[in-house]
Amino acid sequence: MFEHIDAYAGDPIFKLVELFQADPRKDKVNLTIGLYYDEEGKIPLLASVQEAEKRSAALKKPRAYLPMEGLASYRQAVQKLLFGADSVAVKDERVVTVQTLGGTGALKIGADFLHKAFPAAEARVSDPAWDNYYAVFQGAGVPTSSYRYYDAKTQGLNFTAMMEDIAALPAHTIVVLNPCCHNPTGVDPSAEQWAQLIPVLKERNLIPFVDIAYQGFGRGLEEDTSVIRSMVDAGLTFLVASSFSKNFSYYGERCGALSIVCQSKEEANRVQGQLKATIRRVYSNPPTQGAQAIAAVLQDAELFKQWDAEVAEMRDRIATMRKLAHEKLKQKAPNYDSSYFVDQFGMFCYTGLTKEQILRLRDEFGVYMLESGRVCVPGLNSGNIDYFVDAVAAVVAP
Ligand code: KET
Repeated sequence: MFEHIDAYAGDPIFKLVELFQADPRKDKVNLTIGLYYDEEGKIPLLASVQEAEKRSAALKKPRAYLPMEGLASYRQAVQKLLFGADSVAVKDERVVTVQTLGGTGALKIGADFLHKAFPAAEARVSDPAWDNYYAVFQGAGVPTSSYRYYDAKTQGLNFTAMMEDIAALPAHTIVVLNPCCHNPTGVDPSAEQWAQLIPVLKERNLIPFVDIAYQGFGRGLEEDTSVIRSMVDAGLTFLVASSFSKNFSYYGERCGALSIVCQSKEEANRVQGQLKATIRRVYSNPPTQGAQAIAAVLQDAELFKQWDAEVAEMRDRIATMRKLAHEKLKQKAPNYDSSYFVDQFGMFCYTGLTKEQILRLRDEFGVYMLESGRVCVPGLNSGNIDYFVDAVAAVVAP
């Protein structure tokens, strides 16, 4: 029956995780998937989350179905976290938020919803982008291609080209944007550049789809939402996919949300209805436990404070590793410009290493990074950073 079914080539990120796990070498270093590891190389279980889980478990609540849109307390807490406690749009009840299966689930529900609302609409993602955008949007029937973004020569943003491409898009094109900690480059537009871009999105009637998967890993939980809040202030109608996978170190619980900022409460009600219909036909309703724990952390002042501090600790450790890697590479490989380590933001660095160098790092040294040259910085710690630096110095040596 399935003779015609093609073999799966594998996902470019998860495939490398499997290769890494199968590698028997002791000194191997995993800088592939976007997971935060602590100084010991472990995925942390946050203390705030453990406390919230304990409290939820003590309540011994029956596991009934949640509504299609998810847990109400979780959805409210997400709105406060993304849009702010005083958000006028939230107060006017023109923001719809549904609980989703991680950030990926938010993108999928958003893509399905948009494809139905605008069957001819295409999506544009940055060049380069998180690979899975193509799979998610194309899988929802939305043709997907890129707008110019990264400049390999300067290892920074080509803002002029980005603006040119976006300003030339037809109305109702879905424009996927990372508001902080761009994946995979770690290169973000400045506040001034966002201020130039946002009016173009509005004037051209584009559909901004903001994907925030690293809130708190850039400058701070609140600071990292500034683009979202500027879009609300500018009166845009737009979508936000958000994820707690990274900032709650809660990857496997699949906790995310899709929020849509509408122009009126009445419009928001109709949009919410269609999101519920979309969810119903994909997975019916989301799971309970992770959302309960997150809602408990976000709604309890003490637990929130503790969580905020735990996020800061993760952010600071990433920044320390960035500085260390840069300093050590300056010494060990003086001809190799590694300033990207300190110029870029968030979990990822875009190294500009060649494919050949990346394969040598993997084959000769057991140092695994994505084939694009993306490094997941928190894979580094004081125990493996010298090994990493020596390996990079060896492959970039003239
Ligand atoms: N958006 C972005 C930009 C992103 O990097 C990820 C995950 C997601 C959404 C998905 O989040 P989740 O809540 O797990 O569904 N990125 C890492 C893991 C992955 O590829 O799935 C990564 O880039 O390594």
